[in-house]
Amino acid sequence: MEQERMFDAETAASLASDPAQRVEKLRREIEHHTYCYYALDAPEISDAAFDSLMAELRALEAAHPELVTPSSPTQRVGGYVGEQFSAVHHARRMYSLDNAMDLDELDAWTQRIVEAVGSAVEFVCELKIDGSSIALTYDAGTLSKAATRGDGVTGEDVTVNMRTVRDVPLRLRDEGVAGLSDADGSVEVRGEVYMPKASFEALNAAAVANEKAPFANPRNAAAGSLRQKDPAVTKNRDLSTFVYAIADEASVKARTQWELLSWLRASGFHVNPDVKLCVTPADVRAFCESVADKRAVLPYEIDGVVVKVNSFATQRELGFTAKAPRWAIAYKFPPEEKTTVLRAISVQVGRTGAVTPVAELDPVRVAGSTVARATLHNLDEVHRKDVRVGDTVIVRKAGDVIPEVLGPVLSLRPEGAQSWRMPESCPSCSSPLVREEGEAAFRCVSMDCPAQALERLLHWASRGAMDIDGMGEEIVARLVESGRVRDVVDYYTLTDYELATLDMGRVNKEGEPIHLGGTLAAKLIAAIEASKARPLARVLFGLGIRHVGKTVAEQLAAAFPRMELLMQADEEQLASVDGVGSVIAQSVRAFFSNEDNRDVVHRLERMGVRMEDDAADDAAPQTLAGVTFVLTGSLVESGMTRDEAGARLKAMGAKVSSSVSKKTGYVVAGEAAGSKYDKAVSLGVPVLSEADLLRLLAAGSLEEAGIEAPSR
Ligand code: 3BA
Repeated sequence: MEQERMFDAETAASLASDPAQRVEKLRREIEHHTYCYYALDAPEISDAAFDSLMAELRALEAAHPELVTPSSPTQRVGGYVGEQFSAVHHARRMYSLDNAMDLDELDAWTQRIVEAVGSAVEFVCELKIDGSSIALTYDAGTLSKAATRGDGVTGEDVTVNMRTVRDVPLRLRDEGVAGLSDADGSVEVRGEVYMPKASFEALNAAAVANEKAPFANPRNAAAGSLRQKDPAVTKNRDLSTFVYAIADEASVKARTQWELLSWLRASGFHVNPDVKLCVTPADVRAFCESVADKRAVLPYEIDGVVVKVNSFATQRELGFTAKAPRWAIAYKFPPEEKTTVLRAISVQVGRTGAVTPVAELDPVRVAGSTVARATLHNLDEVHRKDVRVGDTVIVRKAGDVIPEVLGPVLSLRPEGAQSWRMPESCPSCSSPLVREEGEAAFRCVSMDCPAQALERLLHWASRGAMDIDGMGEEIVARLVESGRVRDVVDYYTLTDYELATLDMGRVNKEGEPIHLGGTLAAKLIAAIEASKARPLARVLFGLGIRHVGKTVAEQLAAAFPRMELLMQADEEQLASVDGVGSVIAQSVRAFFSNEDNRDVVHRLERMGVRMEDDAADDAAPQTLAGVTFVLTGSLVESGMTRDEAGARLKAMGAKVSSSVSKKTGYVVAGEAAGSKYDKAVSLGVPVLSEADLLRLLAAGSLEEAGIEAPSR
């Protein structure tokens, strides 16, 4: 048996005649074995031998702290991420992928590319790893930053956590540095961080044993593990990576995706071995078909195949749409279907009183997550599908999509199974359910139905609304049941003491009732307090006005930056807001015409909830007031979406419209601008390029950007 070498600082120091040299040698050796183990899956030495090398390095570094560097293998866990992760702006946007939902769509895409390019096209096929996207920046060969994709423009800084992922090199191998265009420059590689299926199962088993909520699927487990506040937790989570892209191809000497994958491999990254270089659309199709069969035996989840044009030069020719490269596509596996038994149909009361039938199923794993419930939408849907309690039903889940009950397997229907009927009264408050003319939904129209109140309260506290961290289903349910919280205003009257002593309705092993406790109570109070300062759009969304989703709330808040203005606006004023039609305008008007709703808003305001945006204080000078812009084509240089660019123009006082007329001041034409560009030319409306736009945004006024003032 291998004898483990023991090191203390003294012995290590005395062993090394030139500690700096020895430290460097050890690091190279350790990096080599980490690479063999994690990236190549082919260890060359035993775990014990590896541990011994690490022990020696640690001891030497302890004796010579001046030799410790951030990229040393001993430095994978260090620091602590604060309450929140700081934002990282992606200098090069992280695009998304367009989808081909079946092989025919895929064929159509490859054919189109071949026709568009004209000459022979090569494609690279890669497995589509079902993980969480990550960007890793190396400065002069050393890992300096790791960021999540976020919305593609802004991600989160997860550097300390990604450093704990063992197949992420802390510095590039010499072969990789040699392939850089500038060895001292910076390079950003991109890939996927994922959790192997087996580790996911083990993690969930442990979670269940500790009475914690399991993760829905490996992708969520990976994303959740990456966003841990304590990197030591991430380190214990068995995350891995596959790397497949680079932010800027100019930073490496590679000229094709295939060469890039070689470079990534040589640099020390984990690159998926199941890649194929294809020269015909038929080859691409065959690869996708072969992968579908392999899917079940792979140790990690994949949800399709990514097909990319090989040549970087051809990629540049094809360019990008607003959201995705034209030179790549994701072929998504067909949705998975399983059968299970429909145990019951329950009804759920939403925050507007709409009552929804829900299928209660024997839990079954479909497409990477366990399905136990699925909405049946409404009574008509239940009858159309003719699903009955006791039926064996087919359940489908396509990727991220919500699980769906397709229908019964009639041959397995138990004798005497009854067609389902909507209950006559609300399961929560027992008031009679009503169905309005022409509406699919049955509604509970009671003004004080606890189920509706619960949903409204949860919605107010939810992430997209006031984001009261920790105010989840269980706590809100207890607050409602105890009668302590009836409407959202009551959140703001809760005391530390009341929350700490809140009876959770459960008992511990000794049979004593469980209370929420002081620690959680203090956190909740802080979260409630923090919610008072949310932007107006979130308050509006949180109120749960029918037809007012997040986007509409943002539009309304931009047009009426104070609640009072919005409450006084008439239907016509409301309908003049971009994205607000007559249905929404009516709904907003009706909401604020209601005395109780107005009262809630005023009471919230008295509690200190902000009812205005401070746009007036730090607004940019309104140099574009009265000027109308129309944006068309995609903004490839900056990677901004048209909405983002429009928002920035609006912040300078401009109006942004979707159609070109004589009144249009300027048309901004990005790549692949079409009919709007033509119309601008024919009407004599000045056309700005993306470069002009960027200059204007940076300069702050037309004059300073050197753009001639509009003639209208
Ligand atoms: N290749 C995901 N995007 C991918 C670089 C492009 C791309 C992906 C990919 C845009 C996978 C979108 C998010 C993103 C890095 C942008 C892959 C996979 N290629 N093999 C063409 O395995 N899931 N995802 N990630 N940049």
